[in-house]
Amino acid sequence: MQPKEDFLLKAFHLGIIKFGTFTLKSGIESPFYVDLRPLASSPELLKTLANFLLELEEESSYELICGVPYAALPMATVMSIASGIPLIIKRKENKGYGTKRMLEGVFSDGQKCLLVEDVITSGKSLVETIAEVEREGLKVQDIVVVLDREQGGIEKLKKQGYHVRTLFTINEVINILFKYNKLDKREVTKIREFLNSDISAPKIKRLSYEEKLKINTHETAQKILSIATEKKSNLICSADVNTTKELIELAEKVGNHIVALKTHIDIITDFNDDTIKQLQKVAQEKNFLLFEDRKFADIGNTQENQYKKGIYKISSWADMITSHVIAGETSLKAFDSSGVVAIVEMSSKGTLTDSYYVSKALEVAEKSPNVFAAVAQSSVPKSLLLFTPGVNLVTEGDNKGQQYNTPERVFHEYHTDFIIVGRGIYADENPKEQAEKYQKIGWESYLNSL
Ligand code: S5P
Repeated sequence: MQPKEDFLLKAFHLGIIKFGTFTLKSGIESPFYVDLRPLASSPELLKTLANFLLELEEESSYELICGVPYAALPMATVMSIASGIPLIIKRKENKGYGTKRMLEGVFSDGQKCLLVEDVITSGKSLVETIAEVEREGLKVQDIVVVLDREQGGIEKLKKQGYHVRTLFTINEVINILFKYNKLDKREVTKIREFLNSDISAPKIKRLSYEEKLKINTHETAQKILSIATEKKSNLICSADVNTTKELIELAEKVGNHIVALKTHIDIITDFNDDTIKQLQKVAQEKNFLLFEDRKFADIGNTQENQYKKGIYKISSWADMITSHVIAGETSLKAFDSSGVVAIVEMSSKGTLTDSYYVSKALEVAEKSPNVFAAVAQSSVPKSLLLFTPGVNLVTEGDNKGQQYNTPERVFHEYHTDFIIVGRGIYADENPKEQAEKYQKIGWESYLNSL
C-alpha cells in the first residue's frame, strides 16, 4: 500500500468523509460529505499530512505559511513546525478593535506566503482569502490544497496565475476507497454521476416566478411577481434623473416594459406633491410599482421619521423601499408591514459588504417579516426575491466605483429575480428602445436560467 493510500484509509476511519445524502450549505444534495477538521484529533495523521503538503511545495519558494481558517489552521501550524518556516494566522473576520488586522504574526510587505486550504470546490472562498492576504501587502503565488472536489476551483485560480497543487482529487479518493472495499460499486456510480452533473450544470434549480408566487407570500412580492408574469418582464428601471419633467417622461417611455420604477426622490430638484401625483398616474396606467431607493441606515425612530415625514412622505406613495440592515432587525420595524428590500451586498468596487457581512445581513433580512427581497450580487435564500443592480450590456463600470454585470450572467450565476438598470436606459438617446431591449434580454436570460 502506498503511503498516500495508507493515510487516506486512516483518515477515512477518523471520519473525514461520509457517504449518504447530505444537504450542503448551498442547498445542493450531495452523496458524500467531506470535513477535514477531525484530522486535528490525530497528531500522527496531521504530521503525515503536513509532510505530504510540504513535499508538494518542495520546488516553491515562500517565506511564510498561512492556513485558511479553520480546518487548515492546524495543518499550516504543523507544516510551519516541520519546515521551520514562520506561520501567520488569518482571521475569519477582523475583531473590530485594536490593530483591526486580518493577519496576525510578524511579516513585512512583499513577503511570499504559501496558502494552505483543506478542500477546494468552486474556489470562491480561496479567491476571497487571497485578496485579503494580498491586501495586507503579502504576495501569494503558491497554494496547496488537501482535496480538490473537481468543481472548477483549480482552473479558476490557475487562470488568475496562481500555482495550485493538490494532494487528492475527489475521484482519486473514491478510487482508493473502492480499491480497499470501503465503497461498493453502486455507491461509486452514484458519486460519479453526482460529480459529473455537478461540473456541467448548477445543481440547484432556480424557482420560476409561478413557483415563487406560491412561497413568497408578502403582498409586495405577490404584486411584483404577478406583474412580471403578466408583462413578461423582470426589469426595474432606475430613474436617476433630476427634474419632475424628465422623471415623468421617462416613466411614460419605459412604463410598458418594466415591473417597477426605482427613484432617488431626493435628487429631483423641483420635487412637489404633483411629482408624485403624476408618477402615480403613469404607474397605474402602465401597471408598474413605485420603488424608492432611499437606503435607510439609521436607528428605527429616525428611519420612521425619514420614511413617513419630511417633504417626501415616502410611506404615502412608495410600494417598496430599500433599507440597509446595519442597524439591526428591530430598526426595520419602522417600516410597518410595507415592502422592504434589504441592501445586503453592494455592487461597487471596494464595498465593505464582504461575505461575513452578507451572511449576517441575510440573517436579519430573513427574520424580518416586512423584508421580501434583497439587493445583492450573489444568490440569496429562496424566502427572499433577489434584486440585482449594476446591470448593463456594456460591462465597463464608471469612474466612481460602479461595476457592471450582464443580464445573462446575473440570471445564470446568481439566480436573480429582477434586474435594476439605470444609465443603460435613461442615459441613452432612446430610453424606450433600451427598456424594450433589456426587457427582452432579461426575460430570455430568466427563461434560460430555469
Ligand atoms: O449595490 C447597489 C445598490 C443599488 S440600489 N448598487 C447600485 O448601483 N444601486 C442603485 O442602482 C444605484 O443607486 C443606482 O440608482 C442604480 C444603478 O444605476 P446604473 O446607472 O449604474 O445602472
